[in-house]
Amino acid sequence: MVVNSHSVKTLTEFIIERQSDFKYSKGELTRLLSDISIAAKIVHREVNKAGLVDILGPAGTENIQGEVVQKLDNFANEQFIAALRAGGEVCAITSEENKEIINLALNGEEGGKYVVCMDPLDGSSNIDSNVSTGTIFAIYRRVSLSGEGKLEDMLQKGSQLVAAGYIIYGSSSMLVYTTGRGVNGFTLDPSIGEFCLSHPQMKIPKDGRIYSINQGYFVHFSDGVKKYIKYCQEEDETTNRPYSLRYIGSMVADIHRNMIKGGVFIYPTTSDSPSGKLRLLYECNPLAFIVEQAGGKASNGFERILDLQPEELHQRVPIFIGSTEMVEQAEAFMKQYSAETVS
Ligand code: P6P
Repeated sequence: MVVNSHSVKTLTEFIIERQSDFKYSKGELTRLLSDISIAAKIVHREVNKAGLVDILGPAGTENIQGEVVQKLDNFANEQFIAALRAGGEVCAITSEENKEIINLALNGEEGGKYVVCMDPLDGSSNIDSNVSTGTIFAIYRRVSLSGEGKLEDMLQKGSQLVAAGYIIYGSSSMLVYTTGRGVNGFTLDPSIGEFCLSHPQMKIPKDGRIYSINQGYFVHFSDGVKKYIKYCQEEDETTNRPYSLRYIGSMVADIHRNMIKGGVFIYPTTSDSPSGKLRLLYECNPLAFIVEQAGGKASNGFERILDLQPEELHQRVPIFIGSTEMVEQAEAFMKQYSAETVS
């Protein structure tokens, strides 16, 4: 596409150019990714208006058109479900907003070849303080033969992912995704309504100086995490310490910053959350796939996230994710001080 006499590559053009990467796909994955980008543009529009209360009003009230105002995460959830249903390539969805699997295969129909696990608006509690939020999605090929999507389609290891991505609704909105051949970032140009390639072949720095963790829970962390935090705070010029603590409280924003600048994000087990807080299927697996494809690492402190066998839809796992050398340093403290305490 040529805009203002200079050429930009849109997401649609990029996806179509790479369709030949999928010898088995006759364009279904291309259509699926395009469906996601459509919903992302709609969510971008609403998230960006969220500060204009007189347009949206508090959730649950009626706006000036007399329409009941939805909470933005419910709105986002419905937009992605509607786009995937219309596209016809997905037979079922697991969403952070829905306890059960959402089936898109109509009675008697074969149903799409793919399933999607998603967090439609992660960090939505930050909307009213104008902090960046995000959508996270994971795409698997279904393993059940046809008809309604089944639990077995959802409980696949992250190593089986066909594609994964996130959209960050921040100072600009970006869609970052991988299909296992590197990571590419697209920035939404609202003037033309297109995601345009802005970050080709993203690579996360091997090392970094930013650690990202909610230190408010310090007393509830395992000894390994406490020792790693103290390591980050020590003075040591040879290893560029002390590091800087950056914690936005919106996982997509913290991970995206680390993708650009390097760093490690940790949400470990705590005495209150013995399995951690973040969900394996639609937060940890997709972000681990992306970070690994960008040259980083993601584990639960001991095992690779993408090798974990999911047991239930909304399963929580601890996560250490980011620059390889920082993740490995944290894992060394976990091995030395916390191996025996992990459930
Ligand atoms: P805490 C947002 O609610 C979220 O799911 C992630 O986006 C974020 O990283 C984490 O929870 C923040 O949790 O316990 O530090 O407030």
